[in-house]
Amino acid sequence: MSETLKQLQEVVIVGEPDQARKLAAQALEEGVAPLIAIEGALNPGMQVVGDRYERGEYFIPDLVMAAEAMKAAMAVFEPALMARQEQRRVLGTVVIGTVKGDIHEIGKSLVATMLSAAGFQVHDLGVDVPACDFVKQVQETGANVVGLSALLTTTMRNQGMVIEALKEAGLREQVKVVIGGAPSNPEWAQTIGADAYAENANEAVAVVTQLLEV
Ligand code: B12
Repeated sequence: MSETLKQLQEVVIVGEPDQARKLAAQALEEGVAPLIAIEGALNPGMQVVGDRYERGEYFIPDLVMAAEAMKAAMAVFEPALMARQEQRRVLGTVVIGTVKGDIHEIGKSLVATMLSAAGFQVHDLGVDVPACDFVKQVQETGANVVGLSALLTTTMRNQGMVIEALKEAGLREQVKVVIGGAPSNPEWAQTIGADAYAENANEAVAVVTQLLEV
């Protein structure tokens, strides 16, 4: 890993948004591909933060600052991620959000960005999204994919609630549902009747592309 990426990872871990912004821009100037920076430095940095929180060495304010630093770096990388894609036909329409009760947004936003960059039209509903909002957005946009993020064991069941709400609204046949977020896994996807699970943003693009056969 380059010295700049090492430093970028470190400032995410210690939660310094200004430094993160600066180092992200520096990495781009040095010709680092945004995806390499995100997957090689930012994500492992957040992993360290999570581990420290779990061990009782970090507290909520540390998580907040680390997240702010990660978001600051992401804001620099996003346009670069998008710019690398030439304009082409829309591959499908995706409605994505973090389910009700859950305010973790970084992973969901990364998946949204990667899907946009890959040629999907993405409607990002944000975080803490009630099931009825997913239903409404699918109705309004005619989406063919719904992406459900949950980072908490206590909110993952709300992924299932959205699927139930889609069924009740008669929309389940129209959409493929893909789920993600740390506590989810392929077995959970099967349990709640989702079509697929993806472990990270790259895999999400591959899985959605495969589901829609585009
Ligand atoms: C940052 C963070 C926060 C920040 C979030 C800020 C923000 N703006 O997003 C804040 C401080 C708000 C926060 C709060 C809480 N957090 Co928190 N948080 C984290 C942390 C450290 C990092 C998450 C992150 O951003 N990762 C980086 C991104 C890029 O990775 P990702 O989210 O996993 O996403 C990737 C994949 O999962 C996947 N993916 C994600 N979404 C989707 C969706 C789809 C459709 C697909 C296909 C794929 C996909 O692709 C993504 C990109 O590769 C994690 C620890 C960890 N290691 O995950 C804990 C963690 C998730 N938090 C945890 C906890 C307990 C909490 C709190 C309950 C703490 C508290 N006591 O208040 C609250 C809950 C608040 C709420 N109601 O949601 C626990 C959850 C434990 C559990 N199993 O339930 C964790 C695991 C920490 C821990 N080790 O204990 N948190």
